[in-house]
Amino acid sequence: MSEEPTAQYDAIVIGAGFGGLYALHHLRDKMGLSVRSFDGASGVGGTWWFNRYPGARVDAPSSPFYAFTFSQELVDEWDWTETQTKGTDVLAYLEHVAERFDLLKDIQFDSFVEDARYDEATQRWTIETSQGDTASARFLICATGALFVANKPDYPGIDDFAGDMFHTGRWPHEPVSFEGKRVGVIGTGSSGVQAIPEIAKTADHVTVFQRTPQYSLPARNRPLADGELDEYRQDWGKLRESMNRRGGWPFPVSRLKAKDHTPEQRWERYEEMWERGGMHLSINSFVGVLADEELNNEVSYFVRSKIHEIVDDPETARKLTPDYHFATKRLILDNGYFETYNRDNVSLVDLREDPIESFTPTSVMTADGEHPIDMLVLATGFDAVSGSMLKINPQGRGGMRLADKWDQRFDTYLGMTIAGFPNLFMIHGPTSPGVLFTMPLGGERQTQWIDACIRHLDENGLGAMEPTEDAEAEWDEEIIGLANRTLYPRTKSWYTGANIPGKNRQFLAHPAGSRYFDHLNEIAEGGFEGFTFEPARTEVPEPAAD
Ligand code: N01
Repeated sequence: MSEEPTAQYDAIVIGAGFGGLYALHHLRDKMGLSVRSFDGASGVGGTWWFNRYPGARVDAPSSPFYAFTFSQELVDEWDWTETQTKGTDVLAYLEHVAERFDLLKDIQFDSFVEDARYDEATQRWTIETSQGDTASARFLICATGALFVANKPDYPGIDDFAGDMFHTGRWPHEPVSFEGKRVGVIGTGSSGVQAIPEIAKTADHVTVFQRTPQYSLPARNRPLADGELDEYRQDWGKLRESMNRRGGWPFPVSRLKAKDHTPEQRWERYEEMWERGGMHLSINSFVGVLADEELNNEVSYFVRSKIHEIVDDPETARKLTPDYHFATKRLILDNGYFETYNRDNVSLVDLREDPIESFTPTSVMTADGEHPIDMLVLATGFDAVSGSMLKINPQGRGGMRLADKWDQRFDTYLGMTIAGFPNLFMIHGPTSPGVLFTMPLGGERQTQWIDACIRHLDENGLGAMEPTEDAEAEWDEEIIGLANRTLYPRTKSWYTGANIPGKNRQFLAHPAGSRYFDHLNEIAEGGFEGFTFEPARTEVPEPAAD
């Protein structure tokens, strides 16, 4: 531990991705609080700092919507170039934001927060970093990232592999050359589907090891046309409001009912949405693709037929064909993924028929034989949503560790607060909309709610707030109810915790973002039902002016 005395702040923010950067800006510049941010990376960007694998792009409606919405000036001055933003462009944008709003001076990089403890006597959190520094604050804002803790499969002998091995979520910052290499890729989620076509362009051979086939839609990425950004800029206020109202989507969502159309008309509409690309088939074909089983079966069948149309070899197409409900795993937007299997230098191993048994220094051994490789790419995803909080494993009231609290279920209230962990707030925590809403906007709105909490404490001479366990239990029921109205829980995915052996099985996101944010407002306006408060034990600062 550092010899330096523990630095004191009003708030500590963990993470310098979208969520953490906005929290730092808002709490410091809009509320006048003293704030210190910590991040384990050497620069801003969070997910985008770590996920630099080839082909990385935003997998949701992106430019200019996958961006901060709070500043018209920022919207006016940043020129996005493509409809599906490249990871490196998102990173450049976040670097610009950090400079423009003078955030860097208050962020300590290369400093993972490894411990956080709440002291009931002082009503303060103290954190310790991987550098041994400590800091203390009234409020702990955890913007630790929904996709941070990389999942490395524990296949026997995987570490015996002697070639380069990279995880997409921890990609090196130096260029990686695939030239002349035989590359094995394990995993076909968004990261694998984005990386495989890029790797195949220069590799000698790519062997894809697939556990579950995926539904993936053509992204139809294109350069933004002249004047397109200006249109968005002129109408930014309205656009932002409509994103709030439409679950984060910037465009109108279909109100068409499938039952009002003939099978031929429906098929025509699916074709139209497929041609438009992006998420349109899922959210803009007919109402209820994710809730109406019959409709979903038809859309699933449509996408399966597209896979068979695109992939030349029927046996490869068969292996690539998913057999679960469309879009119940995270939907993927690709740039030529299925087409890549028509290349001579790409082959597919279906691990459900031919599982991996072991590794040698130069190959992957599956039940059917040996696959020689020079490089291994693990596109095997993350201990999503809950993993980054559990890595810190904060210690709340009475010394309770989060890992014990979350032993059976990831209990939270509103996906942002936890009973027994006063004054700790999560951005994109378990059971908040997080990955099911446009994340930059969702983070802004959650931070604005934290603002309301802090003002409520300060205006009432209160020192700490936390939810009751009853409120958590009711919230849990509500999320279960909402999730069960959809088809999501029927599929094994990282949304349900099923991708990590031994992880609690629980739907990890609030599936109705607009309703969620309305509810947050109601909670704040109604005097914070579901929370208990303690009087301040130390002097409370004057609330900052608006
Ligand atoms: O991870 P994933 P990802 N043996 O969990 C397989 C976001 N993202 O990094 O489906 C063999 O989706 C696993 O198989 P299965 C985006 O939200 C965002 O690709 O579990 N295979 C699956 O195929 C995305 O959803 C952007 O059976 C194993 C793959 O590995 C999320 O990140 C860009 C295995 C993992 O897929 C995660 O995507 C890219 C094993 N032991 C990604 N373990 C943005 O735009 C796992 N797999 C922000």
